[in-house]
Amino acid sequence: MLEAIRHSFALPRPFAVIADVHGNIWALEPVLADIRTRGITSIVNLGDHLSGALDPANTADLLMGLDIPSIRGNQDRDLRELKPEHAAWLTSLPALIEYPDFLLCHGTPESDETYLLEDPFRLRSMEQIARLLPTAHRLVLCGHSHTTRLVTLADGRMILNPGSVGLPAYTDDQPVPHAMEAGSPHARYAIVEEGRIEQVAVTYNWQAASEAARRNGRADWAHALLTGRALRRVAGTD
Ligand SMILES: [Mn+2]
Repeated sequence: MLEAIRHSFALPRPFAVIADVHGNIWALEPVLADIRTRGITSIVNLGDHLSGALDPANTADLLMGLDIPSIRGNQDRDLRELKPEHAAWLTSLPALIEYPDFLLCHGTPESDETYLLEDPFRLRSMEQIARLLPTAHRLVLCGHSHTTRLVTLADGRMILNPGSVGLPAYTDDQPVPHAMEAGSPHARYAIVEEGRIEQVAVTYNWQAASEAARRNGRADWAHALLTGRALRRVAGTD
């Protein structure tokens, strides 16, 4: 396992789960407002906070001010163009956080660069997922694939990926060339209550976020933010 912070207290429910914000303050602010409107005061954050073509500095200031349990994502090792206090915050975050009944990990407990639930073209089998999760937690919260999922294993354990707050589609060449596409531009997050999990899609000003990406020279991000689809088709996925 990656290094973990272990808490012996349970996180009171309900709590909200956010992940893969990727510097998208245009999406993050309305997601936080949506959470507040529901009277939910507890939030956990699964990493990949700032990287990409949008607004890392203002996103960092907002997230640091929230002071919520947060883990580091693989892209949080990419510290370009950050103020020293933002870089220091990222490097201070643990890779994993454990509570008695649930675990926060960005990818898998062993690697923040491996998708827990996707292979990456389809949902992994129960056996594959169980092999990647040699832990007993009843609920595992993961991000990284930007794909909203709730998966149950044969032994009753559940894995929740809330989807991405800030980037609904992308292409990646690792481990093989592939595209991840939510199919809509909404900002995604999830709410965990006792006996109930809600997956939420929030409308926000994605035109503004897309324009910012375009100004920063990232046509791929601009297209993804506006459509929830990847600009480049990837061989093998058609
Ligand atoms: Mn990631």
